[in-house]
Amino acid sequence: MNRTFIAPNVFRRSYARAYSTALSYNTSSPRAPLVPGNGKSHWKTTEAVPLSRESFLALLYGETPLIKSPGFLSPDECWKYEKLLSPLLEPYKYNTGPLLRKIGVAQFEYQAQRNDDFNSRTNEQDQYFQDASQWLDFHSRLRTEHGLDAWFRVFDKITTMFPDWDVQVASERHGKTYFSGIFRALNDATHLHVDFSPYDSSTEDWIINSVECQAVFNLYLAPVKGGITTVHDVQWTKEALKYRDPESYGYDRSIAVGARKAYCEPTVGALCMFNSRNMHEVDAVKVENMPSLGLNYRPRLTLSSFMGLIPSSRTKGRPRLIFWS
Ligand SMILES: O=C(O)CCC(=O)C(=O)O
Ligand SMILES: [Fe+2]
Repeated sequence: MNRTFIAPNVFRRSYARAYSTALSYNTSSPRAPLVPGNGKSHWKTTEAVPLSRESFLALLYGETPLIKSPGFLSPDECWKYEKLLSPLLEPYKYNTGPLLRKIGVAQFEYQAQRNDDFNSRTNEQDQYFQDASQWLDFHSRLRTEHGLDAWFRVFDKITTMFPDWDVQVASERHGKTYFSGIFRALNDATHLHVDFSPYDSSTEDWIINSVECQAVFNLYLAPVKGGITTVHDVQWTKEALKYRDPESYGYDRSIAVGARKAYCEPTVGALCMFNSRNMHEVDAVKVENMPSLGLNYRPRLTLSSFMGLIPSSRTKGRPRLIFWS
């Protein structure tokens, strides 16, 4: 099917303003930025590369599609996460696609996803910060009560790579803090989609709208069969809205036909990152009975967070890398 979708009304209203602001940032981050989302390919490879300061910058600026650190956690450590957390997964509070399960809070659950949602916003933002506030000590407790510190290990690794940046969990000026480090199980596939806050959250003023680049880390915690992630060499621009499904967060497949692809297998213990402004999708997982977890399927458990770069032209100080889920 080659269907062209109608752009949501929001573009004609608030997004036009947000987008022109986003493009006016004159970042002084360590390399001259490519024009974000100018529709051209900048990938120099389709293979995964190791994590380093250079590769992380290349990921943010769209020059490399995928970072992979195999063995970031051992299979034994991953199994501890599965035993403790997989039985506790719950469905997303709001989701317009195949079932997504989680522990923690996803800002996505409070976003306008369907076309109609953009015109019927109420208190979603307040609700998000209220719900997120219940989870802010979650990773500290996992560490002290269970010795499970993977979120800190990822955060510390990035912080150490960028001593010249402020690396922080995202928070609003008035002190409201986002939640970073959701555990997710995306077993039933996702729509083809992007995660790019300057558009996704343009319904209200959120600090995450001021990121110039957005990437995601996924730490794969379960050895599932299937569940491969495909990243397409197509970055979101306002033109992509023509392909947006009015009933969900998804985009029509025709937008990625002919584009180069990078594939990420959910290898247990691997830490993977990609630029979430690129169109991407997750395949369904083969169902496997798991009596040892008391479940009739094996959740594709990951620990995940977005990471967005706010340039110094905007912070009026050092570049700021913010984390949120
Ligand atoms: O779990 C994955 O491999 C990717 C899921 C996804 O859509 C994302 O991290 O933005
Ligand atoms: Fe995504």
